[in-house]
Amino acid sequence: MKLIIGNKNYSSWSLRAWLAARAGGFAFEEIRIPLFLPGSREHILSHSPSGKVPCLIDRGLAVWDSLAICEYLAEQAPQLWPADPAARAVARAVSAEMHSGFQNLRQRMGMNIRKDYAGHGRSAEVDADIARITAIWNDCRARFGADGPYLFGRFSVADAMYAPVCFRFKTYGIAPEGAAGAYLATMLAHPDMRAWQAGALAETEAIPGEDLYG
Ligand SMILES: N[C@@H](CCC(=O)N[C@@H](CS)C(=O)NCC(=O)O)C(=O)O
Repeated sequence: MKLIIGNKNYSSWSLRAWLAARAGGFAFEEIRIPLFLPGSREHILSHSPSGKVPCLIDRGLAVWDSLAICEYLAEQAPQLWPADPAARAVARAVSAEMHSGFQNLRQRMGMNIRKDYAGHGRSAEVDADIARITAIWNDCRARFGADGPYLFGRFSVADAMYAPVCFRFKTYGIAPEGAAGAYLATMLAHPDMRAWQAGALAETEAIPGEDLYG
């Protein structure tokens, strides 16, 4: 199994699939293709039909798009979704909401693990996204989080989907209170999150268009 990813500092979609593969216990080869360099697009297209990362290659089968990859992995590692049907339905709902939404936060608070952009990126629309994410985290922790410190107790695809938001909150100095704040701290301390962060800090490529605030 191979997972094609982009820069660890910037590629939020790559992080989601990578965490799910790690949480599922898969042995996989990581192929990192730094984005937006000469040849990057051709290199990605040699693996990924969409021309985007992440893309999973399993025995010759290409599976692209982070949520499709998570679903594919969960078919082989069912523990990646909560066992309870109601919890699983909500985990899928909040994962889909992340996958298709929060455009304002994504545009103005791009994932950039190396930077400290505290105070940057705020607007009424971004604050509404932050409030909605905080409400999701509080709700999931209160209703489904009894068996562990993650959104649905045990680490699931839902945590992988919100992981880049955790790095964004760190970069942009967003500190939710209560259960959401405790969840953020738990996520940032997760060994795989720390390993990804170390990888981002070790990277030397910069994408000027993604360094939004200097
Ligand atoms: N909906 C896709 C989004 C993938 C995506 O936009 N990936 C970015 C990097 S995070 C990419 O490959 N950009 C390179 C390009 O557009 O050329 C997913 O969930 O995987």
